[in-house]
Amino acid sequence: MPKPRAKEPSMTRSRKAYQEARKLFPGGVNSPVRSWRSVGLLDSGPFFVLRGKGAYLVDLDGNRYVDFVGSWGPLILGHNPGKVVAAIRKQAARGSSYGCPTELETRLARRVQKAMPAMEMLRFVSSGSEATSHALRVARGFTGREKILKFEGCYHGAHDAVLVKAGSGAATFGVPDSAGVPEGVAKNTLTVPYNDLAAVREALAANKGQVAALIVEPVVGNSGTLLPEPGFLEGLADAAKQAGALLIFDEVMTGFRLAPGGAQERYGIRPDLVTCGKILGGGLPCGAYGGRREIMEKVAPLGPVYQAGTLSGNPLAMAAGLATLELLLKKENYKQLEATGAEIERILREAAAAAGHGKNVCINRAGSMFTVFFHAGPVRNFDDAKASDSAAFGRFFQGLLKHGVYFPPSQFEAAFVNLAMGPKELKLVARAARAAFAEV
Ligand code: HOZ
Repeated sequence: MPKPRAKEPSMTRSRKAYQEARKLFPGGVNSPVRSWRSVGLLDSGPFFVLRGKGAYLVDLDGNRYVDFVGSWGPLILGHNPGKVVAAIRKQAARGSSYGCPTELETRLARRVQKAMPAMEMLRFVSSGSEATSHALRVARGFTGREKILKFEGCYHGAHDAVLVKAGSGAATFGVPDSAGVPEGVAKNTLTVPYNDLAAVREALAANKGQVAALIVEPVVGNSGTLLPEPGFLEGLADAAKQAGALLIFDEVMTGFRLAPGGAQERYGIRPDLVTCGKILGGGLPCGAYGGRREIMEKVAPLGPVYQAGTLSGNPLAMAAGLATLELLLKKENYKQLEATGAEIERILREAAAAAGHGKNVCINRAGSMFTVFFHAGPVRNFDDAKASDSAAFGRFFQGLLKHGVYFPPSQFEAAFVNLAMGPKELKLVARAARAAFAEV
């Protein structure tokens, strides 16, 4: 591994690769969040990656970075854990896709169900976006209702029904209500502020008998990290039940991260439907949705709700997911994630205070996910997050990068801690954070 740098990294090769990519892909990237536009680096572009190992990413120019993006969440073990790589290799030698069932699917489903008992039945799909899109269709098919209720700044993937007041890249690039979403679809998506139970009850009362489901990121990662206030998630479960609507926990980000059973375990709530992705596939494309048996029995070929996918339950993804959960789902790992997360929070607070930014910065953290908001705080919903100083965040991002630390390139994303981060990385982060806050 190359040594960490003290001075600005050279990015000659990445820049060249980016200029080539820009001729082919909108913005030079294959998913908008990978662009560095919102942190003031549209023209120079993102680094291009050569490889990852443990806590680090290495770019084309040989610079290495402590990686707090972790492929946007999946890499909770760090990059390339030996046992996961071995499991993928072993499966690849037997075939990469069959379009037929395998026992791997059943084994992974059992693991998932043990961690999340709310998943009485489930379906594997290829991404978190697919999981939420199908879960919503099932909710509509089950209830016979058309409307859904989502929360401002929550992001449930890049499909029409949920690209309304959406967070993540949609918020980062100023398209929370994406062009191209038919009005007829958007009008069936009600939105209310996160952490606002009164608004939820009001919306349900105004649309009595019409709402199929409430979908929520129980801990939001896509407005940056937002924490549920005491009673909020319980109140949602109660409001959904009273309204005859289903409660969907979108645990694509939080699943297997905040606890083995995700936010539903951490906060003690049993939703009707759950969506997962990211960690579930151990770095390969994978998602899942599932929930109460009577609801899932509506899915074809048992029931009338159609959903399908050529690569659903793909054996490589199943093997990677199984190996990942096998390594991950242990109490001591969650203790370590909490401890590392707490230490990083302490380091960042101290560095912010030392640079005179203590009062302008609010850090929200749940276990191993967190966000540094350039906002006096509290940041409890999307409006608060949007009031942050994004330009200051951009300078902070650039400062960290210069000192070998890669944060999500947007104020509206969560940073992720992984199990490969240890004392050496924490020291590096402390040095980088002090320098970056001083340069803001
Ligand atoms: N859902 C992630 C952003 N919060 C990353 C996926 C993407 O949009 O590329």
